[in-house]
Amino acid sequence: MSEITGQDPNPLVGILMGSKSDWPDTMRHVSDTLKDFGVPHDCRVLSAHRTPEAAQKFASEAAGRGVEVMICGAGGAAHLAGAVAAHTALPVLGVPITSKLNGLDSLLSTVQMPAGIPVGTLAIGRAGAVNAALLAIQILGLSRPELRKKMQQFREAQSEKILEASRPWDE
Ligand code: RP5
Repeated sequence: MSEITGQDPNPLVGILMGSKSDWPDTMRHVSDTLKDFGVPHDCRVLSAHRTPEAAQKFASEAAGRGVEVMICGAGGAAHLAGAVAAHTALPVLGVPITSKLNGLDSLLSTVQMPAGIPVGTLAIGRAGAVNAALLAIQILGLSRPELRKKMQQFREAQSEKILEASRPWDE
C-alpha cells in the first residue's frame, strides 16, 4: 500500500479518510489532483467511529488553521463527512468509498444528511475523489484568479484529449 502523502503545514484543503485502506484506490486521487494544481492540503486518517474525538478536533480547528474546504472519504457506514460537517461551518465534500456493497452503502450514508447540515456528496470511488478535488479548487478559485486560470487550462487540455481520440475517424 502506498504511503499517505500531502501533509502541508499551511493547508487550504483538509482531507480526512476513515481508514488507511481508503487511500490507494480512492483518496490518493484527491491528493494527486490537488498537487497537480499546486493546492496545499493536509491528509489524515481519522474515523467518525474509531477516533471520534480526534475527528471532531480536526474539524473544529480546521478553519483556524486556514483550511477553506474539507474533503472526507469513508466507506460502509460512512458517517465521517456528516460528523465533520457537524463541527465546522466550512464547506464539506464527501467521497463515498467502494465497499463490500459496491459503495451504495457509503453513498447513501454520506448523501442523506438532515436539512441544516449540508455535505456535498460526489460519486463513488475514483471519479468522486477527483471531482471532490476539482470542486474544492473551483471553490478556492472564487477568490484566486490563478486557480481559475489553471482550471480553464485543465478543461481545455481535457477536451483536446477527447477530440484527439476521435481524430483518426474524422480524417
Ligand atoms: C470505514 O470503514 C473506512 O472509511 C473504510 O472505508 C471502511 C473499512 O475500514 P478498514 O476495516 O479497511 O479499516 O470506516
